[in-house]
Amino acid sequence: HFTTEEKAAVASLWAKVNVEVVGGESLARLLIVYPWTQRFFDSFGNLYSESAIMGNPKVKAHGRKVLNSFGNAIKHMDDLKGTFADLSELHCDKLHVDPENFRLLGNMILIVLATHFSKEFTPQMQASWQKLTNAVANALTHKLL
Ligand code: ZNH
Repeated sequence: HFTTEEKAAVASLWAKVNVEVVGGESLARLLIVYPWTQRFFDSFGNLYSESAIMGNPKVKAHGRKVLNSFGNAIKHMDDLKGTFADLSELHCDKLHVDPENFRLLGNMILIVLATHFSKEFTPQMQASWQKLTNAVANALTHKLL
């Protein structure tokens, strides 16, 4: 469970996040750093190089979708399992995404936030966000268990 301070920390940074930029960069980094994750995105076209991935409009659009879904999580931090029930079913039953990948993407989001917010992304801030990305990954895995 999240403390009032953790919720406030997450919300204060979230208010400044550009979902298109941070979402796109996080998904792009996932695809570059862990190339095996590319197999889920066959329909996205050219993913052959770092610049192709970074500039791919479908990567950007999907990254925004995923990060908006995180935004929804921030509104429902006391009921992440309920909030992600349908998405958990989609990812586990239909898309067959290995849950380890949820963790990897969560870590990419943290890294991108760190690069964008620099000093504002204090260890305390990181701890709150890390707790959220872990909780979202668990909620997405829920249907598998
Ligand atoms: Zn995911 C989809 C979210 C992770 C893969 N996703 C999706 C969506 C959303 C999401 C919201 C949309 C749905 C509809 O449309 O209905 N994800 C999410 C989140 C996360 C994720 C929040 C975190 C963690 N995913 C992920 C990963 C992967 C994925 C990691 C791999 C690797 N997804 C996916 C796919 C899809 C999705 C493949 C489908 C796409 C299309 O469009 O086709």
